[in-house]
Amino acid sequence: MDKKSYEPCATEMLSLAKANKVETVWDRYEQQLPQCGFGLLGVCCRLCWKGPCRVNPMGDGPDRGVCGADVHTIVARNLIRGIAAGTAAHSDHGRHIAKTLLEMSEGHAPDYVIKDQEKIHAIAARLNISPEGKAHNQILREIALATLEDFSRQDEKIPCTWLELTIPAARLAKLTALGVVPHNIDASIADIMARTHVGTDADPVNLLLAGLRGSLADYTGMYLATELSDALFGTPEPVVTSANLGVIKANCVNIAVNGHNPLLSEFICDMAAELNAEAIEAGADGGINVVGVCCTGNEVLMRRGIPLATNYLSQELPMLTGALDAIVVDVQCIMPSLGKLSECFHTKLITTMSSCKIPGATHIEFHTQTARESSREIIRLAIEAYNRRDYDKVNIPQHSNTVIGGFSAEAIVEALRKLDANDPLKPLLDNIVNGNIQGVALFAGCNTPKVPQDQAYLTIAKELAKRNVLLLATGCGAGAFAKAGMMTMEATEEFAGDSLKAVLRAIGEAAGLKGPLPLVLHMGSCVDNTRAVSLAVALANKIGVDLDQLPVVASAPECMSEKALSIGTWAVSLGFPTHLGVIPQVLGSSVVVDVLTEKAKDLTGGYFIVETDPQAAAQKIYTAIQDRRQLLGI
Ligand code: SF4
Ligand code: WCC
Ligand code: FE2
Repeated sequence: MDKKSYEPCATEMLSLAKANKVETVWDRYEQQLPQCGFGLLGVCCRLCWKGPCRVNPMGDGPDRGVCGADVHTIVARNLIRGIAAGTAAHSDHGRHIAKTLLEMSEGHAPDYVIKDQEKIHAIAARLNISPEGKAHNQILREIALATLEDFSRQDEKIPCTWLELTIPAARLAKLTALGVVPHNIDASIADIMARTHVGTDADPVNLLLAGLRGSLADYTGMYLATELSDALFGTPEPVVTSANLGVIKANCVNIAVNGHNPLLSEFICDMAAELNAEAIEAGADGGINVVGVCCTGNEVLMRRGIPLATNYLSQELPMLTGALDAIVVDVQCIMPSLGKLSECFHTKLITTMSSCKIPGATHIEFHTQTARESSREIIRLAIEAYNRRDYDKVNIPQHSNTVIGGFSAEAIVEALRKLDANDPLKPLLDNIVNGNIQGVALFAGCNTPKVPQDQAYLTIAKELAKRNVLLLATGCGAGAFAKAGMMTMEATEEFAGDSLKAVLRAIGEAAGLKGPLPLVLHMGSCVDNTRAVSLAVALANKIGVDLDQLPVVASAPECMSEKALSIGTWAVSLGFPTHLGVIPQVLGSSVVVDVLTEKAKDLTGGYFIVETDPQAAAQKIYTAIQDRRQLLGI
């Protein structure tokens, strides 16, 4: 690999790391090479202590594990356990938000307020909760309880509410016929764990169907997490900010927020403003500067315009600037290496959740009851750390790009409303039908040192933009585009095909942006992928088709996490062609591969496209869009 990362500051920072003998994720990846071929194919089973067993799919060696499980059973079991973990991660985040709403309604989370009343009313209406004659807290309570029922319902015939109410009727009917509609998020996770216990489900197709159900539980947990977070902290609106390590400021107390859950980071931002004078008093004349990393970064970027330092893979680099005074983490996608790394710098690593402690970190346990108090304590620790900053180690790359973010589905509809006040989706739909916009691609997923960081995102996006595909992004994909300056009007001018450019200009100018919409629309963190679905569902419902008929595709060019796996699987369950740019650990089973890439087409309409070469991937994604257009007759 000639270049490790396409992040604009990475090359500089990685040579600095090398010079100072600081180890990064790329070094550790190299130390792991060559990685185990059995693991890469998904054919190693460690489910019981008669194993580990491994089957060589080339027919060389035993063809079954000690218990008699064959390669298809083993691969399918491993795969759906990953889906269960991804679902657990997302939905636990959702549960945390829903429980906060319940606590608020009972007066037990005094620091929280509902910032978006309109959204709370929209949610109540969606959940068939009548506000008539009810106090505000009563409405919150009913919303929280109705939502939490998706984690507790025992009647298997009743679908999860947040799934049932957010997908087209035809899709629900299709999924019901397949028997993959979850009635309870936690039960779907438990079901996967139970059926993959030694000596239970051995049928790969039956196992994969349980995986589809688990993935739809993941969708449910994500959907409710985003909706309730918007109600609590505000539905994102277009906002201008910046990205790259240059957002770290030498004259400020710099605090990075990393992880996923906005419950704490929102207060860190508030408290940073409140305690700004203390930072100035400590000598930081710029005051407190909060920057984002990974998806907590995306959350506060979307709602507050907090600048983004970087995305997942390069989360070690902000500390290398020597000017990061604290990094506050919550849950998910936080590298354990930050603990050891923080020993080499003055940076205070602060863990905050009981489920995520890291050796080497200071733990300040966050509770919703005392959100402000914990935030205050954290900020004061950062100011203290600032006083210990070693100026010989300060080296901040002077590079940052503009980012226009904040494109919730509501914000996109609002922009379209400027073109057609009565029927805002019409202009978008008309332009898809007439081909000015060929289709829509959602970029999601992670980074991995297996491929040059961000490169595949940028290559595929530029190829598709040229061919007039509308681009959306979330999670670390959004981070990649933010850092590369692709979420700007200039990028639209430079990379969009003529007809796409004209549409983005018309919308942007009507919305008062004095220029086109950015080339890639930032829709939020990875839990917010459902925002893109809500837009697709609105389009599908408007023309009366199911989701598998729309020219809408998903792409995860650099995926690595179990969450990305569960997201990719629900994208397929919902009917979308879904590209993976990293080979999933399933190739050992021809049955599993066939179901995921071919048979799924008959079952759900969606399917996985696995293509590691970015140019070829762009072509395949574009072809999938053209296939859909042809079937629709447009
Ligand atoms: Fe081996 Fe079967 Fe145990 Fe897996 S479950 S480790 S294949 S004996
Ligand atoms: Ni979502 Fe992937 Fe980023 Fe983590 S934050 S690294 S799952 S895309
Ligand atoms: Fe994320």
